[in-house]
Amino acid sequence: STRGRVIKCKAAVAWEPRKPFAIEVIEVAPPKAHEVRIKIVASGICRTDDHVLKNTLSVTKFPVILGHEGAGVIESVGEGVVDLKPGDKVIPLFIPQCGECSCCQNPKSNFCLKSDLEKGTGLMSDGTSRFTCKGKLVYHFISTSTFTEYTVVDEISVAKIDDNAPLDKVCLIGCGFSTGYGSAINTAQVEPGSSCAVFGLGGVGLSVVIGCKTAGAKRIIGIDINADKFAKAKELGATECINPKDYTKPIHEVLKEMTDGGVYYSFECVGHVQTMEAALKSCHVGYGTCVIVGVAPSSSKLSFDPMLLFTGRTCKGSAFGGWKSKDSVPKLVCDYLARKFDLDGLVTHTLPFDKINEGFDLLNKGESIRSILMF
Ligand code: CND
Ligand code: ZN
Ligand code: ZN
Repeated sequence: STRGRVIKCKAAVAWEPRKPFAIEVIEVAPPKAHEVRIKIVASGICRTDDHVLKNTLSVTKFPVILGHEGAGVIESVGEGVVDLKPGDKVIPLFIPQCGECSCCQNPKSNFCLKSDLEKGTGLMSDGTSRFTCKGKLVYHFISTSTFTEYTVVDEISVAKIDDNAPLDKVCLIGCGFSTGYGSAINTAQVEPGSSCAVFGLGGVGLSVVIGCKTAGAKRIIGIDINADKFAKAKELGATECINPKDYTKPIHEVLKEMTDGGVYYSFECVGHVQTMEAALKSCHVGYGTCVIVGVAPSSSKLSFDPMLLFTGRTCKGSAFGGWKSKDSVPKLVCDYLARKFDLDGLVTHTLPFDKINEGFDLLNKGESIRSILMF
């Protein structure tokens, strides 16, 4: 067995920003106390990984192993780990759930102060990395790092899931699906009969569409500058789709006319401040709620007329769809197995792990929704 020993395996290392990934042999140290080592089986490619690669998020250090939408099997556990054992199927959690911090203790929050999302240390909680390559330290990414055959995560950053779960599908519960679906169900709390506008119809936005439909929304308007995304959006529940490029007037004015003054709920799933402002302006003057799901570049600032909120609009953010991660991910996997929602519609490509650069090209060309890398 490999327990207690360093594992040599393949990983996609991002040595520096704006360069393709290099498939390298890396060393993965054994898990320390309260950590687990996971053999990754499948990992989706999310736009956030690409933001980091393009260096628009200042919180990441290079070289780094990216990926935060994976699923795998526990290889070994460190001292003191009681709820996980070798062979368990798991999903790494990019927002941990320590259960003890002020966020974890508050039922209204799903954030965790142990998260590395804001701090961006790229290290385990003891301040060290478990990855090395060619004698150099390689950083972790938001307590997950799934673009590697083996990864190490803290026990608060991993959820045990059902043994029957197909890992090549449920990996999407690690980010894209849960983020979008939960933004509609938990964060906005979309009601039956309401109207919704979803900006950006990638894996996250389409999952918002699924959530709005599940919640019983009457109108679900998809907005994207790539009309190739419309067919799938309609298949998954969008009642109509519009392309801002087809109009001379601003898109929020188009939406206001379509919906008699604005939608109940708008969702920004692109990651641009311009679409964030448009989403806020698109929701109803007196009772609309705008949910910001997209991740904008670190240096950007959102600025808008405060009168937009004065009249009664709400603007809120949603990370990981508002789900308390360790509690909710196993339940979401059970709901998937019980066919309460479908993930297959989100998967457009399946690629062997070493074709990761092809997967990012497909995303950047606007051809894929989710590419699943298989290890
Ligand atoms: P993806 O790139 O697949 O989708 C974005 C879509 O937006 C594409 O279909 C684009 O064509 C479309 N688009 C681009 N510009 C515009 C525009 N001006 N108007 C309308 N549509 C446009 O990305 P994804 O679905 O993987 O991720 C979407 C965002 O969500 C992205 O910013 C990502 O970083 C973020 C995110 C957030 C969270 C969270 O927890 N909140 C988790 N993961 C990803
Ligand atoms: Zn993501
Ligand atoms: Zn916590």
